[in-house]
Amino acid sequence: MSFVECWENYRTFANNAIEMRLPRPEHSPDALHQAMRYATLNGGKRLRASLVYMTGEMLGTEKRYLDAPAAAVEYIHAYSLIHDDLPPMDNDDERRGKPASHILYDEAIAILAGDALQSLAFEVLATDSSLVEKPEAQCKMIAALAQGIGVHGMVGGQFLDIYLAEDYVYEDIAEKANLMKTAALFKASVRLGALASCVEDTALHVALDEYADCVGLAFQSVDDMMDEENPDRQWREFALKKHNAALSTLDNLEFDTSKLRGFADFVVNRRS
Ligand code: GRG
Repeated sequence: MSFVECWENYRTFANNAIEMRLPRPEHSPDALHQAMRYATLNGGKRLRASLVYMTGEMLGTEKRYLDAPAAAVEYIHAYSLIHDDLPPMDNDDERRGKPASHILYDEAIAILAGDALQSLAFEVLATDSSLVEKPEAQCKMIAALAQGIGVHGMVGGQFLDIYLAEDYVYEDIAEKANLMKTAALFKASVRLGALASCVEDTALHVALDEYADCVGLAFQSVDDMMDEENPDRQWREFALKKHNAALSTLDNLEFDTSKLRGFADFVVNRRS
Protein backbone atom coordinates (compact mmCIF):
# COMPACT_ATOMS: atom_id res chain seq x y z
CA MET A 1 0.00 0.00 0.00
CA SER A 2 1.30 3.50 -0.85
CA PHE A 3 1.56 6.55 1.39
CA VAL A 4 -1.35 8.28 -0.33
CA GLU A 5 -3.61 5.26 0.25
CA CYS A 6 -2.78 5.35 3.98
CA TRP A 7 -2.58 9.11 4.36
CA GLU A 8 -6.20 9.61 5.38
CA ASN A 9 -5.68 7.09 8.21
CA TYR A 10 -2.47 8.79 9.35
CA ARG A 11 -4.22 12.15 9.43
CA THR A 12 -7.03 10.73 11.53
CA PHE A 13 -4.55 9.02 13.90
CA ALA A 14 -2.57 12.26 14.19
CA ASN A 15 -5.61 14.47 14.76
CA ASN A 16 -6.79 12.19 17.56
CA ALA A 17 -3.32 11.95 19.11
CA ILE A 18 -2.91 15.74 19.01
CA GLU A 19 -6.35 16.48 20.41
CA MET A 20 -6.11 13.94 23.24
CA ARG A 21 -2.83 15.37 24.55
CA LEU A 22 -3.70 19.06 24.48
CA PRO A 23 -4.35 20.56 27.92
CA ARG A 24 -7.99 20.56 28.99
CA PRO A 25 -9.69 24.00 29.06
CA GLU A 26 -10.27 23.75 32.82
CA HIS A 27 -6.51 23.42 33.35
CA SER A 28 -5.26 26.33 31.26
CA PRO A 29 -6.06 30.01 30.70
CA ASP A 30 -8.85 30.36 28.19
CA ALA A 31 -7.33 32.37 25.33
CA LEU A 32 -4.00 30.58 25.53
CA HIS A 33 -5.75 27.23 25.50
CA GLN A 34 -7.87 28.25 22.50
CA ALA A 35 -4.83 29.55 20.62
CA MET A 36 -3.02 26.22 21.18
CA ARG A 37 -6.04 24.31 19.86
CA TYR A 38 -6.45 26.67 16.91
CA ALA A 39 -2.83 26.31 15.79
CA THR A 40 -2.80 22.52 16.10
CA LEU A 41 -6.28 21.49 14.99
CA ASN A 42 -6.78 24.03 12.21
CA GLY A 43 -6.03 21.68 9.29
CA GLY A 44 -2.55 20.73 8.16
CA LYS A 45 -1.33 17.81 6.11
CA ARG A 46 0.18 15.97 9.08
CA LEU A 47 3.24 15.06 7.05
CA ARG A 48 5.60 14.94 10.01
CA ALA A 49 3.23 12.74 12.02
CA SER A 50 2.86 10.51 8.94
CA LEU A 51 6.64 10.08 8.86
CA VAL A 52 6.53 8.89 12.48
CA TYR A 53 3.74 6.40 11.71
CA MET A 54 5.24 5.14 8.44
CA THR A 55 8.72 4.63 9.84
CA GLY A 56 7.46 2.97 12.99
CA GLU A 57 5.10 0.67 11.07
CA MET A 58 7.81 -0.25 8.59
CA LEU A 59 9.92 -1.45 11.53
CA GLY A 60 7.02 -3.39 13.06
CA THR A 61 6.02 -1.00 15.83
CA GLU A 62 2.46 -0.91 17.11
CA LYS A 63 0.49 2.29 16.59
CA ARG A 64 0.03 2.82 20.34
CA TYR A 65 3.77 3.61 20.64
CA LEU A 66 3.65 6.06 17.75
CA ASP A 67 0.79 8.33 18.76
CA ALA A 68 2.75 10.32 21.36
CA PRO A 69 5.77 11.03 19.11
CA ALA A 70 3.40 11.83 16.21
CA ALA A 71 1.60 14.40 18.39
CA ALA A 72 4.93 15.79 19.63
CA VAL A 73 6.30 16.53 16.15
CA GLU A 74 3.05 18.19 15.13
CA TYR A 75 3.09 20.39 18.26
CA ILE A 76 6.58 21.52 17.29
CA HIS A 77 5.51 22.10 13.70
CA ALA A 78 2.51 24.18 14.85
CA TYR A 79 4.75 26.24 17.17
CA SER A 80 7.16 26.90 14.29
CA LEU A 81 4.34 28.04 12.02
CA ILE A 82 2.89 30.39 14.65
CA HIS A 83 6.28 32.02 15.19
CA ASP A 84 7.13 32.00 11.49
CA ASP A 85 3.98 34.03 10.70
CA LEU A 86 4.80 36.79 13.21
CA PRO A 87 5.75 40.27 11.91
CA PRO A 88 9.49 40.02 12.63
CA MET A 89 9.66 36.67 10.84
CA ASP A 90 7.66 36.05 7.63
CA ASN A 91 4.87 38.48 8.58
CA ASP A 92 2.00 36.44 7.15
CA ASP A 93 -1.61 37.25 8.02
CA GLU A 94 -2.92 33.88 6.89
CA ARG A 95 -2.08 30.29 7.63
CA ARG A 96 -3.87 27.32 6.06
CA GLY A 97 -6.30 29.74 4.39
CA LYS A 98 -7.40 31.19 7.72
CA PRO A 99 -6.17 34.07 9.92
CA ALA A 100 -2.71 33.47 11.38
CA SER A 101 -2.69 32.98 15.17
CA HIS A 102 -1.38 36.49 15.92
CA ILE A 103 -4.17 37.98 13.77
CA LEU A 104 -6.97 35.96 15.36
CA TYR A 105 -5.61 36.44 18.88
CA ASP A 106 -2.73 38.88 19.39
CA GLU A 107 1.02 38.70 19.13
CA ALA A 108 1.62 38.03 22.80
CA ILE A 109 -0.88 35.17 22.88
CA ALA A 110 0.53 33.75 19.64
CA ILE A 111 4.09 33.78 21.02
CA LEU A 112 2.95 32.16 24.26
CA ALA A 113 0.89 29.51 22.45
CA GLY A 114 3.98 28.62 20.38
CA ASP A 115 6.13 28.45 23.50
CA ALA A 116 3.58 26.29 25.31
CA LEU A 117 3.29 23.92 22.35
CA GLN A 118 7.04 23.53 22.27
CA SER A 119 7.17 22.51 25.92
CA LEU A 120 4.08 20.31 25.51
CA ALA A 121 5.93 18.30 22.85
CA PHE A 122 8.69 17.44 25.32
CA GLU A 123 6.25 16.87 28.18
CA VAL A 124 4.38 14.34 26.03
CA LEU A 125 7.57 12.46 25.15
CA ALA A 126 8.69 12.45 28.77
CA THR A 127 5.42 11.48 30.43
CA ASP A 128 3.03 9.81 27.99
CA SER A 129 1.80 6.55 29.51
CA SER A 130 2.37 4.72 26.21
CA LEU A 131 6.12 5.41 26.37
CA VAL A 132 6.94 4.75 30.02
CA GLU A 133 7.60 1.08 29.26
CA LYS A 134 10.36 2.17 26.85
CA PRO A 135 12.45 4.54 29.00
CA GLU A 136 15.60 4.26 26.91
CA ALA A 137 13.76 5.06 23.70
CA GLN A 138 12.00 7.89 25.52
CA CYS A 139 15.31 9.60 26.43
CA LYS A 140 16.63 9.16 22.90
CA MET A 141 13.43 10.61 21.44
CA ILE A 142 13.71 13.69 23.64
CA ALA A 143 17.33 14.17 22.56
CA ALA A 144 16.49 13.65 18.86
CA LEU A 145 13.68 16.18 18.95
CA ALA A 146 15.73 18.76 20.87
CA GLN A 147 18.62 18.38 18.41
CA GLY A 148 16.26 18.70 15.44
CA ILE A 149 14.68 21.97 16.50
CA GLY A 150 17.44 23.95 18.21
CA VAL A 151 20.42 25.98 17.11
CA HIS A 152 21.74 23.15 14.92
CA GLY A 153 18.29 22.46 13.50
CA MET A 154 15.07 24.34 12.84
CA VAL A 155 15.76 27.56 14.77
CA GLY A 156 19.37 27.77 13.49
CA GLY A 157 18.06 27.27 9.95
CA GLN A 158 15.52 30.04 10.38
CA PHE A 159 18.35 32.32 11.52
CA LEU A 160 20.41 31.48 8.42
CA ASP A 161 17.37 32.04 6.25
CA ILE A 162 16.68 35.49 7.68
CA TYR A 163 20.17 36.87 8.23
CA LEU A 164 22.18 35.27 5.45
CA ALA A 165 19.51 35.61 2.77
CA GLU A 166 21.62 38.09 0.80
CA ASP A 167 24.37 35.47 0.51
CA TYR A 168 22.03 33.10 -1.28
CA VAL A 169 24.12 33.42 -4.42
CA TYR A 170 26.10 30.72 -2.65
CA GLU A 171 23.79 27.78 -3.11
CA ASP A 172 25.37 25.81 -0.31
CA ILE A 173 24.11 28.36 2.24
CA ALA A 174 20.57 28.08 0.90
CA GLU A 175 20.79 24.31 1.08
CA LYS A 176 22.20 24.42 4.60
CA ALA A 177 19.40 26.74 5.73
CA ASN A 178 16.75 24.43 4.28
CA LEU A 179 18.44 21.36 5.70
CA MET A 180 18.25 22.89 9.16
CA LYS A 181 14.99 24.85 8.91
CA THR A 182 12.83 22.14 7.37
CA ALA A 183 14.63 18.84 6.86
CA ALA A 184 15.78 18.63 10.49
CA LEU A 185 12.18 18.27 11.72
CA PHE A 186 11.52 15.66 9.01
CA LYS A 187 14.61 13.84 10.25
CA ALA A 188 13.50 14.07 13.88
CA SER A 189 10.10 12.65 12.84
CA VAL A 190 11.68 9.67 11.10
CA ARG A 191 14.05 9.18 14.03
CA LEU A 192 11.19 9.21 16.54
CA GLY A 193 9.37 6.54 14.53
CA ALA A 194 12.55 4.46 14.37
CA LEU A 195 13.38 4.95 18.06
CA ALA A 196 9.91 3.77 19.07
CA SER A 197 10.76 0.48 17.35
CA CYS A 198 13.99 0.03 19.40
CA VAL A 199 15.71 -1.57 16.37
CA GLU A 200 19.50 -1.33 16.85
CA ASP A 201 20.95 -1.13 13.36
CA THR A 202 23.37 1.68 12.59
CA ALA A 203 23.18 1.27 8.81
CA LEU A 204 19.40 1.50 8.97
CA HIS A 205 19.48 4.69 11.05
CA VAL A 206 22.05 6.28 8.74
CA ALA A 207 19.93 5.43 5.68
CA LEU A 208 16.78 6.81 7.30
CA ASP A 209 18.58 10.04 8.26
CA GLU A 210 19.72 10.47 4.67
CA TYR A 211 16.25 9.72 3.37
CA ALA A 212 14.74 12.39 5.65
CA ASP A 213 17.37 14.99 4.69
CA CYS A 214 16.69 14.44 0.98
CA VAL A 215 12.93 14.38 1.31
CA GLY A 216 13.00 17.49 3.54
CA LEU A 217 15.09 19.39 0.98
CA ALA A 218 12.80 18.29 -1.85
CA PHE A 219 9.77 19.38 0.20
CA GLN A 220 11.19 22.86 0.94
CA SER A 221 12.23 23.31 -2.65
CA VAL A 222 8.70 22.50 -3.90
CA ASP A 223 7.31 24.81 -1.20
CA ASP A 224 9.53 27.66 -2.41
CA MET A 225 8.51 26.91 -5.98
CA MET A 226 4.81 27.14 -5.08
CA ASP A 227 5.44 30.56 -3.50
CA GLU A 228 6.94 32.02 -6.67
CA GLU A 229 4.87 33.58 -9.44
CA ASN A 230 7.32 32.42 -12.09
CA PRO A 231 8.97 29.40 -10.59
CA ASP A 232 12.52 28.85 -11.67
CA ARG A 233 12.97 25.49 -13.42
CA GLN A 234 16.09 24.90 -11.31
CA TRP A 235 13.93 24.44 -8.20
CA ARG A 236 12.10 21.54 -9.85
CA GLU A 237 15.33 19.96 -11.01
CA PHE A 238 16.78 20.24 -7.53
CA ALA A 239 13.63 18.70 -5.99
CA LEU A 240 13.72 15.79 -8.44
CA LYS A 241 17.42 15.23 -7.75
CA LYS A 242 16.71 15.04 -4.00
CA HIS A 243 13.69 12.81 -4.64
CA ASN A 244 15.87 10.33 -6.53
CA ALA A 245 18.51 10.49 -3.82
CA ALA A 246 15.84 9.83 -1.17
CA LEU A 247 14.66 6.71 -3.03
CA SER A 248 18.23 5.45 -3.42
CA THR A 249 18.82 5.59 0.34
CA LEU A 250 16.04 3.00 0.74
CA ASP A 251 17.39 0.56 -1.85
CA ASN A 252 19.32 -1.68 0.52
CA LEU A 253 16.86 -1.76 3.41
CA GLU A 254 15.31 -5.14 4.16
CA PHE A 255 11.95 -3.67 5.06
CA ASP A 256 8.84 -2.74 3.09
CA THR A 257 9.81 0.79 2.06
CA SER A 258 6.81 1.38 -0.22
CA LYS A 259 5.19 4.00 2.00
CA LEU A 260 8.37 6.01 2.46
CA ARG A 261 8.81 5.88 -1.33
CA GLY A 262 5.22 7.00 -1.81
CA PHE A 263 5.82 9.86 0.62
CA ALA A 264 8.83 11.03 -1.43
CA ASP A 265 6.70 10.90 -4.61
CA PHE A 266 3.94 12.86 -2.90
CA VAL A 267 6.37 15.55 -1.75
CA VAL A 268 7.56 16.36 -5.27
CA ASN A 269 4.18 16.03 -6.96
CA ARG A 270 2.07 17.99 -4.46
CA ARG A 271 0.18 21.12 -5.47
CA SER A 272 -0.58 22.49 -1.98
C1 GRG B 1 11.83 30.89 17.98
C2 GRG B 1 10.86 33.20 17.50
C3 GRG B 1 11.24 31.85 17.04
C4 GRG B 1 11.03 31.54 15.77
C5 GRG B 1 11.35 30.28 15.19
C6 GRG B 1 10.81 27.80 14.24
C7 GRG B 1 10.80 28.92 13.33
C8 GRG B 1 10.76 30.26 13.87
C9 GRG B 1 10.80 28.75 12.04
C10 GRG B 1 10.83 27.45 11.40
C11 GRG B 1 10.89 27.57 9.94
C12 GRG B 1 9.67 27.06 9.31
C13 GRG B 1 8.34 27.59 9.70
C14 GRG B 1 9.77 26.13 8.39
C15 GRG B 1 8.52 25.59 7.81
C16 GRG B 1 8.68 25.03 6.48
C17 GRG B 1 7.35 24.79 5.82
C18 GRG B 1 7.39 24.79 4.36
C19 GRG B 1 6.20 24.60 6.49
C20 GRG B 1 4.87 24.21 5.90
O1 GRG B 1 4.68 22.84 6.18
P1 GRG B 1 3.39 22.01 5.70
O2 GRG B 1 3.09 22.30 4.26
O3 GRG B 1 2.28 22.66 6.63
O4 GRG B 1 3.60 20.60 6.05
P2 GRG B 1 0.82 22.13 7.01
O5 GRG B 1 -0.05 23.36 7.01
O6 GRG B 1 0.37 21.12 5.99
O7 GRG B 1 0.94 21.55 8.38
